[in-house]
Amino acid sequence: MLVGLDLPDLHGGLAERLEELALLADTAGCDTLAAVTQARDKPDTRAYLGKGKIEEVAALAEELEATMIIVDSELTPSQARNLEEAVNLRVVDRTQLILEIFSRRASTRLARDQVELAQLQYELPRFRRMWTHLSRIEGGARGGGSGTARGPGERQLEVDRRRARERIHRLRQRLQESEAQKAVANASRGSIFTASLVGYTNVGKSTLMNALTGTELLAENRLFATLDATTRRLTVDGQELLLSDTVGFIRDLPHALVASFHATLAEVREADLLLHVVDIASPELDEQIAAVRAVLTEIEAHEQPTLMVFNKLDALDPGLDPEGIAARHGGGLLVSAQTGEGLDALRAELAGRARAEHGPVELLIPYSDARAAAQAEARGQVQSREYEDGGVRLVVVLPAEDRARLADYVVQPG
Ligand SMILES: Nc1nc2c(ncn2[C@@H]2O[C@H](COP(=O)(O)OP(=O)(O)OP(=O)(O)O)[C@@H](O)[C@H]2O)c(=O)[nH]1
Ligand SMILES: [Mg+2]
Repeated sequence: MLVGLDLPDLHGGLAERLEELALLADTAGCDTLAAVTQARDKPDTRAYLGKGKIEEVAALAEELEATMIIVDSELTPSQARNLEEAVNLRVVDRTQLILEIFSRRASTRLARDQVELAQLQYELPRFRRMWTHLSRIEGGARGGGSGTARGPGERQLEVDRRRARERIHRLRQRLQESEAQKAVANASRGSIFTASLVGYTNVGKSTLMNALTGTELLAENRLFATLDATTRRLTVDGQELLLSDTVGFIRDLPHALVASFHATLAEVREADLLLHVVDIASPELDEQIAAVRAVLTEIEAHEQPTLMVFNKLDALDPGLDPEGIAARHGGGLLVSAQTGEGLDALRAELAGRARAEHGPVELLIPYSDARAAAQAEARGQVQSREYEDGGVRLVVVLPAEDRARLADYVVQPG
């Protein structure tokens, strides 16, 4: 059973949120029997719901034979415990549900480590369920089971807590190592222009990636189909660039997840261009754009150059004006990853931007600045070199940071 509160500061309408929650529940393998809602100024501090509502939920749950309550917010550890005791059913909050989906879908070691770290951090203060969680990791068995019914003794709890802290420490170390390795790999990409697909979950990022690069990444009508970052080389109009696809965002994405996906999201932070993909046909377009921008801010990628890509043009109601919708959101390209419409324009735009930022530049470096000349030679790919009276004239492809440092010597074309 789903439970949602209509609160004044909610992100999005309650009906749409519950629809999304049901989709999340479905992705996690649950069948939704009913949704109970209530308008409140704020959640009950003790048990999230008031006494009357708890009775209603408990009675309905019994009638429908529900086995779990899923709450559309993040619960404090004590709210979760009190609500669980009051309804005598397992209570899962939205964050735990998302974490559970991530943990089931994670397929690479990096993704698994990141999800496990987020889960442990979230579960640690919720010690009652700690025990089930750890036993699941170690036994490899599916979770489930009531956290309250199998409450372990205090001593066991202390042991579990200590083991969890040790595990968190290990995971953090491992993730730091992965990030360091990734940084080395990224640096060796040198001066290739990199664009990164970002956007709400299920808007068609992977489909677009497949259409542009001819890859066959998993794309399906589910939330969080992609959990990793995949990068592919793409050549358009003779211009090489890298395109990467990564995990989709959702409103109120758990902070623990955002923090532990630091390594995966490095692609986004370091991209030369973000392609913010949206589903133009979604009735929740505004809300989804706002949610994506909030996550980008959280990972400090909100100041990256961004191009809006309005996808699923084919699915838009023919009575609606796509240009108008795009214009209302700052403009961008209209495409359909499914039919291929607009993809040539997107390719041309990418090639143009890559060329402008990563094409060769012409430098005239005076002999007095031997260091600058050495830097250009060492860090760039020199295409031509001529020694003139005024200095050495180089045509060179340079990494962005060197281009900035050598900006004084760039010969303006024309
Ligand atoms: N009608 C239509 N459907 C599309 C289009 N692009 C993608 N889809 C469908 O949208 C669904 C989600 O596509 P994905 O490519 O998996 O979306 P994603 O953004 O990568 O999703 P996550 O990885 O879950 O964040 C799939 O069922 C696609 O077939 C499009 O242009 N038009
Ligand atoms: Mg995807």
